[in-house]
Amino acid sequence: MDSLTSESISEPKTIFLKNYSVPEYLVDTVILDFDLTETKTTVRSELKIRKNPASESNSSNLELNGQNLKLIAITLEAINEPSSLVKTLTESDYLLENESLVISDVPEFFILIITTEINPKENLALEGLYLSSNMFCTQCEAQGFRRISYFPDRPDVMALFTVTIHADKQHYPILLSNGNKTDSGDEGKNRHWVTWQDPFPKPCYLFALVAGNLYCQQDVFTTASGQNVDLYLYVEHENKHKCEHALMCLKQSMTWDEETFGREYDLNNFMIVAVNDFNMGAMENKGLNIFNSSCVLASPETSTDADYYRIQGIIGHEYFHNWSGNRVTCRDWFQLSLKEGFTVFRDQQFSSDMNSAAVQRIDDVNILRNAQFSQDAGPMAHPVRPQEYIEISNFYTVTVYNKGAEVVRMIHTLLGNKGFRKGSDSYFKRHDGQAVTVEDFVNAMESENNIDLSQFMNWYHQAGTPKIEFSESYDAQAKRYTLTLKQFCAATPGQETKKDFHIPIRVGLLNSNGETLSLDLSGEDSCSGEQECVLELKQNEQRFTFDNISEKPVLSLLRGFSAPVKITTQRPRSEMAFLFANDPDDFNRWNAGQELALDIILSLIKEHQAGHDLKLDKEYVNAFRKTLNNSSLDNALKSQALGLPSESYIADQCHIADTDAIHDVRIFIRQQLAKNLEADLLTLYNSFTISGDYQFNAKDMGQRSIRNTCLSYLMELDNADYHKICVEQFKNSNNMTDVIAALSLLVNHDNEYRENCLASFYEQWQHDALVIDKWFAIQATSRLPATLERVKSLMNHSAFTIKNPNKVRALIGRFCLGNIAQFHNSDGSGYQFLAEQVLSLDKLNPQIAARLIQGFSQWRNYNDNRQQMMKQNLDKIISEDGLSKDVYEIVSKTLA
Ligand code: 0A1
Ligand code: ZN
Repeated sequence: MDSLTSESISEPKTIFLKNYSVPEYLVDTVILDFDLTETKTTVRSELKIRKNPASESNSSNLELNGQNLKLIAITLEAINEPSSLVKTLTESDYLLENESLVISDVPEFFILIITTEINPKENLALEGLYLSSNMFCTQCEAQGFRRISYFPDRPDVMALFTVTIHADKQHYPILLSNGNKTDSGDEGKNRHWVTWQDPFPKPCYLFALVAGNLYCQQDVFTTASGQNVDLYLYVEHENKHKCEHALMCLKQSMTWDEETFGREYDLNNFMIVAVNDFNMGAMENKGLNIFNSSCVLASPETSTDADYYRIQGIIGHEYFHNWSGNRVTCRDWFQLSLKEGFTVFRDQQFSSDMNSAAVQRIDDVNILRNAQFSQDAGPMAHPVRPQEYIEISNFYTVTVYNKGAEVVRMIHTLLGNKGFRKGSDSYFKRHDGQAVTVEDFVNAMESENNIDLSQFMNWYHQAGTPKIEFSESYDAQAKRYTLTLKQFCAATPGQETKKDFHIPIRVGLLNSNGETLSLDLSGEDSCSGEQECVLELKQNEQRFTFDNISEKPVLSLLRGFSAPVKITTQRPRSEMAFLFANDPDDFNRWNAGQELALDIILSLIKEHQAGHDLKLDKEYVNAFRKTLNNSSLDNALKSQALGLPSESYIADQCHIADTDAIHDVRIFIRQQLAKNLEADLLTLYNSFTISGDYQFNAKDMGQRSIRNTCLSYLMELDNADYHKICVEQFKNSNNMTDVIAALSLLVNHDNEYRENCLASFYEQWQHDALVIDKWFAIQATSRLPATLERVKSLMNHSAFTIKNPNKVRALIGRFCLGNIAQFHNSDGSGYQFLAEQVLSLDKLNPQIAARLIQGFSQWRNYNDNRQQMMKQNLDKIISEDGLSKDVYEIVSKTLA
């Protein structure tokens, strides 16, 4: 019987949260047996199943999910029945459809044995079991397990897994799955087998299998209670020099989770495997994390500070999932933020504790403002807990992850550190081993802290970024300062009107010398004599009165970005410059600089559009100089403060995004700053030379960062001296951070060194795929015209393959999503290119195709000509036959 299903569907079905019902059948144990060969792997699955006592359904049909499986055989054995027999099922006993297998008339307790065949080599979607660089690996979240075997593929079905893997001994000496290795042996035909048992019940999305010829770097960690955990990092042999950093980060994460959240690890071993072909960053499979090699491998010569930093965060993220996600998991996929928002919050806190808290906060807010705010304002806007989806893979979004983390952070702000910890302890205790909902998390927080978070739940239910307006009044006689706050949230698809949010707003007040005023908030005991306080905005409009304020204060609002909102009230430039110089809150000081820059950029864009000559505000140059020369400022923070808002963020602030004007104005400002501050920039650049070996520490990273920021401004002057300095840095640096910084600048500007440096870089690193990804990305984000032509020709380069997601992201993704000015070329060439790539990728890897179309998501924010061209391309995509659910959902919602 040939039951191969097709990747595509004609009428995609929407799944609704409101239709959730408990599973009709539960699976207690799963015994899997894999006979691995590249093109035909046989999977035998033995399931111990029982009717769910909590289910009200009286159907006796068992429905299993399955996709791209070839069904070989099914047998069923009733348990506890007098005449129980092993029965081989025939076609009349079940209904086999494209994505499901329904077995009719099953008993209350039974054992079901299903044998299927799959083809890992043909699996380019990278979901289920697939081959990546000569190794077998799996990806089962969210719904990949159904591509391995027929199963109730939903997170609220949790089972104990025992897994035996058979494979060729020479090609696949390492055979891994979740839990503990319990047995192994050799068998005929040069094959061997290993059995793994996971003592923790888990949903099938946390199942994992790896088979390959891998190098293993080992370490150990002793937990707080004295348990030894063996740590294993498996990588391709050629990467054995790139393991140290990840193992160090893993040990840091394990210690941090014990100290900060009281969470200890629970198995005797923890394994991480690096794979080259992976759709996302990494996956938290129980005891066997699988990582995109770009998110785990590092060496000074091949990885930048940003890589080291990102790896630390992702190692932490996946490790922290062991509690927030694995021990306590999600009831259904609508609850995705329960594990992801919470875990992102945890990894952000971890990175903040390991590095500079202010820089971490700025990075987090930048992601939110540059990507999440625009999602919230566009056609794919959805609440942190979505109410419906067509393809769940499309909901691994910045909203679910990063806004979800902000929502958890707001609970932390409202409860304080101690209260939050009490709440999280109680959440883990109450729900250990369960599949739960967002309400369960919030209830644990509420009941441990005696607080009512019912209005706060609107953050989970409502999409859209709330806007905050403020007005101030000062009564000198009464020494009273009054702050009035108003909230508003625009309609989003499917949500016309919004209820008021419960918004924590951290504020401070400064006097005219920039000194902090002590606060006496009337009516609130909690904020008396403090230097800052958290206002709780719950109504549409609310007034807060501060007494004993002896002069008209300067307001420092939304400190640390205490809520994911937009402040819409314009402030005079002088006030922003004052805060940029004086705000004691690091985040707000940076933010004031960004607002000041944005205000200047937006007015220069108007000038530019009117054809006027541009002039840069002198006050701004002075404020910039002060920051540049402020020797008491931490270098990493200074480097952030000297950066201008990104082109995409500026585009989001415009009614109609004129990408050419945005690009020109931003460069104009950078050139003017460089002209006016050339000597200062050069002095600062020369004042740091880091001697000795590369180290990943705050001091060295800060110095590299400020040096490279200075160099990037100097390169705006585009003269031979700076070209030379850049080439020197490119040639003589002992670390990838400085090499890449120099090379990107050379590639951005027309100069005689550009092509030679690119060629020598390729020559040197052609054996290292991750470094070559950087080489692709640099060329794709170049400012120079003809970049699209370069991207197209690089697609024919022998190092490029459209089957590898990292390559696609580096070349196509960085051009379409990271090179705003060129992608939006008014001739429409960028749009046509994106549509072509989406259509060809959709046939191979729909998840990656669907990510790329984000390039069109803001199409309504452009002028008529661009709108029309983007729409034509969207129409072309949607009219294609056999489109995946992934791409269909995004395109149809983008057009709606
Ligand atoms: N849970 C992972 C993310 C992830 C989701 C889907 C994947 O495959 C398509 C892979 C990874 C995390 O949050 O790290
Ligand atoms: Zn995660």
